[in-house]
Amino acid sequence: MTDSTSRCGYVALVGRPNVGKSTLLNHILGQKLAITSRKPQTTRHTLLGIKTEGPVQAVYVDTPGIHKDNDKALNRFMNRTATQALRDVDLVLFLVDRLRWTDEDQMVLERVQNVRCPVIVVVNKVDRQEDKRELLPHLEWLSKQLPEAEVVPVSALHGQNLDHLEQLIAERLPEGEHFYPEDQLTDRSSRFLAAELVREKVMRQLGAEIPYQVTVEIEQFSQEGPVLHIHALILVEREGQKKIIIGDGGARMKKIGQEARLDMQKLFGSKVMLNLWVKVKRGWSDDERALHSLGYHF
Ligand code: GDP
Ligand code: K
Ligand code: MG
Repeated sequence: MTDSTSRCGYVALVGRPNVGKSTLLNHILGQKLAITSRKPQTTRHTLLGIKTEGPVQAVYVDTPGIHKDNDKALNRFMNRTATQALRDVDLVLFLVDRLRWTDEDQMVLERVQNVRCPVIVVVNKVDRQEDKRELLPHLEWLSKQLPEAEVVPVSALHGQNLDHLEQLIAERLPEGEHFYPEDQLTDRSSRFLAAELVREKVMRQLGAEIPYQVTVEIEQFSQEGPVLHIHALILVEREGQKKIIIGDGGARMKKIGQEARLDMQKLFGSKVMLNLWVKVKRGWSDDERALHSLGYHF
């Protein structure tokens, strides 16, 4: 866009777990703000990522993926959060994987077909597609499902076609004053972001089952001179999970701590001293009151 009209709006990132919503947000912001991993349900909370470029401010809303299991309180919380984000936004980015289409994509599609605002279908992970021509039937099929929507193939991980995507986003934002100061990156506190970075490392370190039973609380977050002191408590459901997280002679904990600390230093632009503990808190993921006290607000 070449004009200087001030534009601002909320842009929801929706799609089933693991399509790359958080990866896309991080790439667009040029900062690692949202945590990502190969595991579904890495993102549990809605997070705003704000990008201001000249007259255009896009306020991205990263959501937990909409998924099928509604059995536990934590899962219900995540589905509700993702669905709410579809209301009251100015633009929806509907993320899908190249070629693969699942029941969960279908569920999200049906919700997206009912929104009133403009939609862009973002077909992600095309870096994995050797022969781009094979994409065409899928792109056409998607166009038919959402006739008003633009369909854009991208690679969130490698930044392919994201300039074009951002251009399309800017053109679809409503005219108006900016909601946030130019240098604001997110609505979340540094404490929240620190807890999420620890949780990301735990998610990435562990096997299939346990990660969904882990949450992180920040007990101390204080700047002392040039050093940020952060104490984080990792909560698990069972004694066995605690042992797994600690690892042989504390090896896994050490790795989690080192990786989280490096990310924190980049994000906060400060030297970080990080202390980690693991504690068993039985039943936290299926107890609405426990969830509330841990910051999962319904
Ligand atoms: P979300 O659950 O939708 O937020 O998905 P994430 O952003 O956490 O990404 C899930 C997984 O897909 C991670 O392992 C990412 O590295 C990977 N991923 C995301 N975007 C791309 C992409 O464009 N290409 C490839 N090859 N992998 C991607
Ligand atoms: K994920
Ligand atoms: Mg995510």
